[in-house]
Amino acid sequence: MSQRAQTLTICHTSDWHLGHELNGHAREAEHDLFLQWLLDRLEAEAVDVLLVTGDVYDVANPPVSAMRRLFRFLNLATTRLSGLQVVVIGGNHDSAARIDLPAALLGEGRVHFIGALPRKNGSPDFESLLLPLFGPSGDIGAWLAAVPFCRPGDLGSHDLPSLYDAVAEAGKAQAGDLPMILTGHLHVAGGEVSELSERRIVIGGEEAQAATLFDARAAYVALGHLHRPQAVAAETTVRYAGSPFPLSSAERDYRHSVVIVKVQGSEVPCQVELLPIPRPVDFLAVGPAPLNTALAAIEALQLDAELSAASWPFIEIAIEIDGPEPDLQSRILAAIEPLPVRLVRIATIRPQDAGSSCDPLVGAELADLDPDTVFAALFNREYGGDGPPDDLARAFATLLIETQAAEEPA
Ligand SMILES: [Mn+2]
Repeated sequence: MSQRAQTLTICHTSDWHLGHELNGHAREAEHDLFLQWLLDRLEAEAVDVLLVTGDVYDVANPPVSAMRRLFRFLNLATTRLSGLQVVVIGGNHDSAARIDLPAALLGEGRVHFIGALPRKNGSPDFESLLLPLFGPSGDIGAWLAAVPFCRPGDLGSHDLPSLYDAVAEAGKAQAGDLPMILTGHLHVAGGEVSELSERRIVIGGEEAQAATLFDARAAYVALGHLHRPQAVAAETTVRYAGSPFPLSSAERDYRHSVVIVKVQGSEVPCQVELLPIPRPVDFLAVGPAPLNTALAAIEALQLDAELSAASWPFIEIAIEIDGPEPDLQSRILAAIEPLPVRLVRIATIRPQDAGSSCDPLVGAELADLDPDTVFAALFNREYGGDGPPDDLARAFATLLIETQAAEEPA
């Protein structure tokens, strides 16, 4: 069988956030349902390579139960699919060292953990970064440049664009006529590149990169970090796989999926198909509405009393208020207490806040705000205008990333 004829099938998934809790409610039952579904899909789609693009855990120091869940899944998957190759890269929520840890045991095996950017003598170690991907016949069907989330200290003399340039050059040299796949765990802004080159965008405390970061010769670019499954406008196929289910109420309406990527010969870009993930647990919303209307809506909810507590739907309740409502919280809690639902949050909305105000801090809970939103709003209060200038915003983003990195255990 010639290499040209063989089709390599990759399943790209991301941002599992094992160990996640939503307002104190465990997501373990949902993760189990997702992983069970994924195992079946891997088999049904005859997947050769499972690619997990970061934030496999929710926190740098995940509970043992989350690590056990990952290792059990990998054991089951590689047992059921004897030829399956698995690549897990580190995300910004992950401790790079913790992701890398099992790599020493796995050696040259078919499960690869790339937590931190591999380096040799202070430079990226392309030999460790570039992995051959094997097709169904056992021949190499493509080469993967497995770039994890990069902290500023990981880059050495590089910045991200020069790193990705060097990675693509090394990858292309290695791949020859075979397709090259790239990965990343970072924020890539869609939209016009020209606009980006004029104004760098800072979102969620990170500087967003332009899609020109990725070499157009890549057959597919597998990204993690954004939780909504989406393609990024670029010269080749660049996709966020997205998370398997909503990790916050903002993600309630996302259509979660995994990506099945078919790589054939030197075809660029390759074919992709989305497999929608069944929603493991419902996510309800009541409001925004005045308190009494919302209470009536809560009473009218059609709920399944037979469900086990771990599968009760989540509920977010938004109340419109125009003055103090001292017993709002207790009345809502009393209304939902007997019901088989799990409260995610109660949001209060003042009509005078909606629309006219440009200050995102008014009426908001600090926990709901991104650090850069707070920074920009405080800057505007102090100095007016359209937010901090680029150099200041970039300095704040760098500081934030360094602070977050420093919070992790070594
Ligand atoms: Mn992330």
